Order: sequence, then structure tokens, then C-alpha cells
Amino acid sequence: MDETRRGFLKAATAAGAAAFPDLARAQAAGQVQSHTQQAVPSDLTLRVKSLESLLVEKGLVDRAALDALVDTMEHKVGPRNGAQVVARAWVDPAFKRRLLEDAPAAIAELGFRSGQGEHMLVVENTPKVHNLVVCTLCSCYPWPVLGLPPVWYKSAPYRSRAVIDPRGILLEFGTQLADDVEVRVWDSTAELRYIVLPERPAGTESMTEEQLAALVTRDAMVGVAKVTFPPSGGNQ
Ligand SMILES: [Co+2]
Repeated sequence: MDETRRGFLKAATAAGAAAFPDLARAQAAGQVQSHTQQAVPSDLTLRVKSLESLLVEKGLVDRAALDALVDTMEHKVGPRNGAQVVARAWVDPAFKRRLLEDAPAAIAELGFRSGQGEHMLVVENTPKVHNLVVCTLCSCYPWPVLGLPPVWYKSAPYRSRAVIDPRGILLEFGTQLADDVEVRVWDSTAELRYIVLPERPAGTESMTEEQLAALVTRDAMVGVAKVTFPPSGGNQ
């Protein structure tokens, strides 16, 4: 039952990308256009809802099982996983090296693995380099560490402006970078999804790994924000 639902979600989002990447991207581009013209709910949302109602009505799936799956996506596969990965990298240089060399393997050491994250690359912020992640064509995102993408990540304005005007986007998220900091924009695809390793903020030298993880936000791992101490709010 879970497999059915998961399979459907995967088919709906990945669109067979592994087998036919060019075709999938072309299809994705088509979807992008219709998304910009539509108010919510989208065709896909309506199709999912209709399918769910029908399956429940016919007794083929149990709504509680669906709820459990949604709960997993919302609470167990989410940015708290990524925050633990970042905190570990901050306190353990050997782990950080492995993370930068082979992100899926290092992330799996912490027990986080799922679909939509087979190929992930971690890009490290430094005092002179700030990384920003986008998927210009659709909404590719590293599910095992960040869960499902937020609405703004999927929006047309973010997808285009992250490339054209990354500093403008960063300012909208309250992130101002010095002029001498290079901004690197990474375009995620179904084949390769990026995660930002933020800089560890000053003043956190005596904090435990768990306390550090609590500071790390989803936005910092997408690269629209920095990790701050004391925390400045932002989306967990
Ligand atoms: Co995408």
C-alpha cells in the first residue's frame, strides 16, 4: 500500500527521469509553463486527490496508512535530518571530508536515505563563497535531508531570479552578502541534487552537536539564508 502511494508520487515527480532525462526535462518544462498560468490547486493536485478518494472509496487503500505516509514525509524525512548532517560536519572534520566527497554515503552513515536523494552533492560555504540552490526547470530537491520542497522553491519567480539576480533573492530572505563574496548558483536536476553546508557561526564553539543542529535551518541548507547565532528565526 505504501509502495503504491510512494511509487505514484515518485512517478508523478520524477517522470521517468532516470531512463529519459531529456524527455523528462522537456515534460518538466511543459509543466512549469502551466504552473505559472494556474492558480492552485494544480491539475496534479486534483488528480492526486481524485485518485486518493477513489482508492479509499473502493477499499483499496486505508486513509490511516496514507496519513502515516504523509506524516513520515512531513516529520521524519525533513530538514531536521539535514541539520544533523550539518552539525556533524561542523564537529567532525573526517565526516565533513567524507560528506564533501560522497554525500549520499556520508548521509547514509547517519541513517538517512530515501528516494530522490541517490545522487547528492554538498557545496560548502566559506567566508568568500556563498552557494545557492535552485531547480530552474521544476523542483528537484534532496528529499533524504530536506524533505519536500517549500512552495517558494517551486515558484517561477524563485526559479528564474535565483539565476538572474541571486543577490536580490538573498536580500528578500534577509541575507546580505559583502561585495567580495562570490555567489555560486547550483541548478539541481533529478540526476544531481545539491545541499549547502553553511558556515558555522561564531560564538558556538562550546555548543554540543545537538545544540548546533538546532540552529541549522532549511533555508540555510538551500542557501537563501545563513546560520546565525543567536538564531534569527527562519524556517526550521
Ligand atoms: Co527539478
